Amino acid sequence: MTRHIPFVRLALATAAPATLALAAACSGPDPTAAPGTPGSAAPGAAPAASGDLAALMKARGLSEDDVTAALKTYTPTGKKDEYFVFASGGHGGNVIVIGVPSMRILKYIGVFTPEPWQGYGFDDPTRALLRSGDRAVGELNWADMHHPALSETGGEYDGQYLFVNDKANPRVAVINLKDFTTTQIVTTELIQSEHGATFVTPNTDYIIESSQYPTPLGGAYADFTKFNDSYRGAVILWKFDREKGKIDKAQSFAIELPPYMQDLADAGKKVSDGWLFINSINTERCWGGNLEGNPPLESCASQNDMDYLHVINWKKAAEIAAAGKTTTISDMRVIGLQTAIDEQLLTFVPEPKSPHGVDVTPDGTGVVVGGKLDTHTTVYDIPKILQLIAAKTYTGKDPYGVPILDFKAAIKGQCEIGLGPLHTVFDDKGFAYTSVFIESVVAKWSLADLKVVDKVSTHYNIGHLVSAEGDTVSPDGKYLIAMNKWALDRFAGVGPLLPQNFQLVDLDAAKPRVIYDMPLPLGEPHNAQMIKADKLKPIEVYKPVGTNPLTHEKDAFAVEGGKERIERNGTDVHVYMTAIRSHFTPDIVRAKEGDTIHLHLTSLEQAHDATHGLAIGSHDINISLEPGEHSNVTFKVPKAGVYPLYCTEFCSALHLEMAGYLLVEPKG
Ligand code: CUK
Ligand code: CUA
Repeated sequence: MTRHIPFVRLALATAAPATLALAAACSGPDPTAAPGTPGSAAPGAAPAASGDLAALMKARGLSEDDVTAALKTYTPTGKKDEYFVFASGGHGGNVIVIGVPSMRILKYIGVFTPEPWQGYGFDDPTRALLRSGDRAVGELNWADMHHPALSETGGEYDGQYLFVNDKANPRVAVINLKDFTTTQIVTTELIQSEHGATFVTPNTDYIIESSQYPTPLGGAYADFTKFNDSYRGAVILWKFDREKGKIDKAQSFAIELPPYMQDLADAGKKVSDGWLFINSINTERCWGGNLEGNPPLESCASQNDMDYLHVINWKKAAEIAAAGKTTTISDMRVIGLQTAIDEQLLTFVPEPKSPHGVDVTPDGTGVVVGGKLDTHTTVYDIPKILQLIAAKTYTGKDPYGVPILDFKAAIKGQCEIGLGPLHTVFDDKGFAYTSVFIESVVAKWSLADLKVVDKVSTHYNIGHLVSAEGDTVSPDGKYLIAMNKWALDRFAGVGPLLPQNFQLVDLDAAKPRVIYDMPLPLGEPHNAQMIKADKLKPIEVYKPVGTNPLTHEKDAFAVEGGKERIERNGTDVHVYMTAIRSHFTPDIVRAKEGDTIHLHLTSLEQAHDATHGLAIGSHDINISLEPGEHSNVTFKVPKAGVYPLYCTEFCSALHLEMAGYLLVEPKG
């Protein structure tokens, strides 16, 4: 332990005054102080306290590195984090908001899945919102979320909106960061699964969503005998109307793609603004059928040495769509594959062995693609690619007539990374960081000479990684989070299903290293976004009183204090109710068996965090009512009885008394 002592002294030099004041106030004279010098702080006390810290380190088995990590992440009460992370909740279908460097969870945002704690999916507006994400087959109450994307202005995160995707049931949702609330879900039957979503163009004109598993477009049936002719992929460009904070489906369009498995996507920036890049797998066009005499999908789809990076001119495609050169399939305007070829909207560049990850460099001149079965990342040279396209210098065509560029002519080079490179993020010093799945490391490498300079072990099976402001034109460096699929021996055992493990990596240290392990016991998060916290300006209460969070406008049914009432119209009972500490008015609702209750509920509160809830027993009703919020809830009362209702947030000393009854009289 002796080697720790100098460090401990150093730490105490800054911490001493408060420690000593506390010791004096609470413990009386320091028994270890030299006789005759009570209260003469520094000389006598420092070694004693330093001894305490050394003893604590020894007792807990902590190294000097551990203590440094603690000092870099520990965030005392009342201090706020420097960054927000928005992590996808994976197949939990929600978003998790985390503070960095403390790694404290700050919020779950309900998106595709009901979230009772915030009443999401339990009142009329949010029920309707969830139902707006249903697809032709029926009701959907979960999602497989992979890639959140923050809105950008000029290639920088602007802190206004977050977009998320659903791989399983192709959908895109919009979250308003004014109040961290989902406001829209869009979907189209054009495609039946997706993966290259969501990624935004540098001014958030469009949100990119590209399909993964090829199917007949529009939801039709076709057997595999017709695979090559009838199955297709597509990329959708959802038009975002920033004024309204909504996706405008009518202004959105798609481009038909060959039936490969399009994988991830990214938008060009700066010199490559106007272009988008999608990698692909399974250019072999296999569809499985291991009990039907076919080779297994995974080996059949891994035969080719090269798949195709799709290079798409989305700006020109938007003009083509605006000119009406589209066919409507399902409810989406689609630029056909032949039109995309004729108009030079789509070009292929070979990419090595089962690629994954496609990440545009901050300066917009490069795209980095990982190869799951390769040991390299390939860095494409976008200006060169654009020259080759302009000069139509093609080396061939795919079976659908899509022109292909020469691999060697289109790349800057390759970096020997390790086994199973996946995703790449960037810092402010010209370094790239690639997750290496099989090796379970983050590889730090130089964009200038494509050489690995460092590797950080992660635990285990890292998928995505996220760096501070990492997808922007000006990343911050500083922090990186490795998003690991397996946690294995990192935490106490909790049965066969373990949490994911987010590991915070300090990029400021001379040698980057893990400084915090955060278990995340929800769906597999895949990707996240990290934004400077001061870019967000969330509201504290809904104003005016009676605001509907989905519209940020006063609800037509908002209730004023003093105007509470119950109105009956046949079997419809309209209840105009308010909530304020510590009562609902009215607190008794009388109805008859078989009635429909229309509850219009306004919180009159205007104090930050003065939240009420309203639970009505046996009727699946749980509303969270933020200060100033208005909510409408419609429900049937099919069975006579006496049903208590009460507030579900401990809002005041008399919270338990914030209760009432729903009385349902028998018929007749
Ligand atoms: S994918 Cu999950 S680790 Cu959906 Cu971005 Cu690579
Ligand atoms: Cu309102 Cu408890």
